[in-house]
Amino acid sequence: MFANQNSSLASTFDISLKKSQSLVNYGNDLQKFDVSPLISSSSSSSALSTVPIPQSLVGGANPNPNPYLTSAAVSPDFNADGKADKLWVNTQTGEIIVRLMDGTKVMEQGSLGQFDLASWDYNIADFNNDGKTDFLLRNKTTGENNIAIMDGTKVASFSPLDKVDPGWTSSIGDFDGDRKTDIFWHNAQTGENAIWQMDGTTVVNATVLDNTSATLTPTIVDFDGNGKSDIFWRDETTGENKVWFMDGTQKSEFSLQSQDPGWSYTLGDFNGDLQTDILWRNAQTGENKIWTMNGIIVTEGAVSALDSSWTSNIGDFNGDGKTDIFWHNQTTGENTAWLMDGTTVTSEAFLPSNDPALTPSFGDYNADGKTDVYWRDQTTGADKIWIMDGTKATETPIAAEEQLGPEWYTT
Ligand SMILES: [Ca+2]
Ligand SMILES: [Ca+2]
Ligand SMILES: [Ca+2]
Ligand SMILES: [Ca+2]
Repeated sequence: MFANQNSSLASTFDISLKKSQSLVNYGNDLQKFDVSPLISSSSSSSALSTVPIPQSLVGGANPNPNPYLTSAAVSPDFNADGKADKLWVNTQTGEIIVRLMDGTKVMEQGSLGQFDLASWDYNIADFNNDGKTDFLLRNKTTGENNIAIMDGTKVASFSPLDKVDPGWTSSIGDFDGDRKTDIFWHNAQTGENAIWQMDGTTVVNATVLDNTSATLTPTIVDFDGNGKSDIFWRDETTGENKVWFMDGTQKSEFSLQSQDPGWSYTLGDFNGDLQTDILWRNAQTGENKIWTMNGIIVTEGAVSALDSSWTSNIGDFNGDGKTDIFWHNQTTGENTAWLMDGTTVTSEAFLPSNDPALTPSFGDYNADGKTDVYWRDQTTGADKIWIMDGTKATETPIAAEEQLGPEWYTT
């Protein structure tokens, strides 16, 4: 199956190289990295972003009631079947591949080509709101930016955007609530900020926002749950926190309570009201607490402490739309999951332990609305998946012929 897939991709790429040279003048860029696999040969692809999206596709194929965890802009799903897919990067060759998942099986895989990983970075996104994950590819050295609109394992279209100086970092959000990904730009050296409101691969508005103190770090959230992204600002030195509520490029700024620099945070939606919440963790003391947000109204609740060998990840393991917390002990290999209802832990799972060397990543691979756990064995490649059902985990190994060697990394 893979052999067929690869050979059809290979012939696609041969055609696409010729096409790309006539469609877009890349100049010297072609010498810097092999861009040809990123351009699809599909003749209809260039029109893709302007085709109205059928209403039936909006909302996605995953039954989880909370799009926060399953949106294709947040969790990779390249074919819009509601099943999370896997992205892999080969740290030796720079190749990036996409694997479409069906539960614990790999349905199909395709290559995006090879990249100089020291320069190229990516964000996942959904620029055209077709429920299929896309990429913003950015070269941190040259400032080049490209959008790859994905259709399964194929690149439906590949569009260069304007360059942005290397000092700037991109984040994705949806600031006007049209469900098409926009780009937030922040310059950590100067504190400058800007938003590109996007319609597919077109920059509709490029707007410079107010400068912030260069010590503030932005994170994209939606604290008021209106479907328009907001910006959470934290100063890791002073502990200062504030928020910009966004409506397109209009902002309203509010201060939030400071949390001293010992606290780090993970975002979730623990009460399922579609307003981003915050899990605060103090790695020194092991303390944990949750802020459920309602605009700027913060409800704080302490939850149990866990020592610094535990790391937190979020998912929704019982599929009720309320984000749960998965704890992995990097020293002992122990695991537990907390099923959450706001700031209350409604049940605690005693999950199997496994080799502490294994690294978990998260997605709903079988589209039952419940987040599953992918365990990567970086040494042997003998990965396994835990299909989750609340506090129960059913383990299935990745088939031997689908295992990837130690040079491959996944997120
Ligand atoms: Ca999928
Ligand atoms: Ca898309
Ligand atoms: Ca849940
Ligand atoms: Ca699942």
